[in-house]
Amino acid sequence: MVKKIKLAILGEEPSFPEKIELTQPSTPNLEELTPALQEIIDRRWLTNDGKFLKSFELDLKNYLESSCCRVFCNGTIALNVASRALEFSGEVITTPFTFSATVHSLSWNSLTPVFCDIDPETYNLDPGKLEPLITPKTTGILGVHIFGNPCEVEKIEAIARKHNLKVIYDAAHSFGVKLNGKSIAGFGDASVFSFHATKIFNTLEGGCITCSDLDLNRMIGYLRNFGIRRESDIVEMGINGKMDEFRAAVGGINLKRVSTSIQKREALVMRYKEAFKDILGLNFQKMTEGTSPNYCYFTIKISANEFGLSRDEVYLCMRSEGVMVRKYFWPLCSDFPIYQNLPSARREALPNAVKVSEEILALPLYDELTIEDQDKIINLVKGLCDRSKEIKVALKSLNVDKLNIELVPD
Ligand code: T4K
Repeated sequence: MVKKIKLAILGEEPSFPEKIELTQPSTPNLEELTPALQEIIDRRWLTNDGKFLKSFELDLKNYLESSCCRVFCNGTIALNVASRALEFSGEVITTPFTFSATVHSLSWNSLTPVFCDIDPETYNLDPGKLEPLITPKTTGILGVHIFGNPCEVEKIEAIARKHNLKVIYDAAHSFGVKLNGKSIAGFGDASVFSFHATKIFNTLEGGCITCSDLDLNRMIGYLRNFGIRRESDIVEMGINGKMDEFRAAVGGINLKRVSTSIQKREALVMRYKEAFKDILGLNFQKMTEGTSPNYCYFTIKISANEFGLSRDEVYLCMRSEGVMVRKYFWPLCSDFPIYQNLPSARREALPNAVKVSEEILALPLYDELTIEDQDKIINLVKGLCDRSKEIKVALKSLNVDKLNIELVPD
């Protein structure tokens, strides 16, 4: 007889008394970083287009195979600047299944987000549902390559051309991804990346905008630096989106490790997929054909009827084991109190997004995740189905709201 797995939710020992994070940042090698920091200190040039920023920007441009690249202090400010540089106005169509920053960047520019439903398998904007949302006020489309999965760029851009709309891709998750051999940075009018600590490539905080239009790139440069063209010539209502020298130095060093990170993560993702491939009710994101992925996240979509437990029940079980799984991305942006009254936010109009956000669960994935820990996580997920009846009884008798609050960090 197969031995049942011990479960903390049933009062047994947790698998990870020292919790295991969803992700852990790659950190720069101190031997390389220390001389760079020393040089910055000696030069007394800490920010504002310094030597390290310039060299990092050049390295990025080459890595991302983009003719123009401007580095920012974070991805959110970069998104804000991209919308403004492309002169978005009125309404912009976007996805509700994303991190809040995508949609907030539109509102911060006094634009109205118009939510479009997603494809139930790729989790990206469904191009087939875009056109009915276009009105005389629509000026752009803000697509997100969610979890590094490229949008259907050809279809989206054909629609944009037909209706004279601009396209920005939120490529926060897509650093290093290629589509049919072409860098993901090369699609749309502009692409925006995040270099946050939780990303496959990080500068602690940071981001960039890539584009191919030199005039647009110049405008992005003004907007990043208070709108300053020359000392006495302030041409735009800019913001401070600059990255400092310390972070640029971290970026230059971490960039050398991205391909190793991708390889390590690929091996881990393959192990997850192999382990879960025959488990009823566990589904994987369908990658767009022609994608060379970066394996930035690993998610499972849990069908409660088949698996025996819902996503929320699995979440509670895993959290009580000390595994810091995340419901990326729930709630949907269209369900946030600030957006839920928009006409496009009606849940009936977004059935796929609603379903995916209620079934999705991100599992731990990072370069240094050990095989032993991954095996423990895999065995836990598999072990949950064997004990689903006991778990349901236990959860009924627990105050789940209280448990949920205790398991979610402040
Ligand atoms: N567009 C999209 C589609 C995005 O996903 C994001 C950001 C943006 C735009 C905006 O880009 P940025 O302005 O951030 O550059 C995190 C990140 O803060 C955020 O960057 C990211 N997306 C989002 C998906 O995730 P939280 O609040 O979920 O992160 P947190 O603090 O809960 O950390 C996640 C896990 O990482 C935990 O297990 C803890 C671990 N962790 C985190 C940090 C910061 C570490 O181990 N070490 C660390 O230093 O938002």
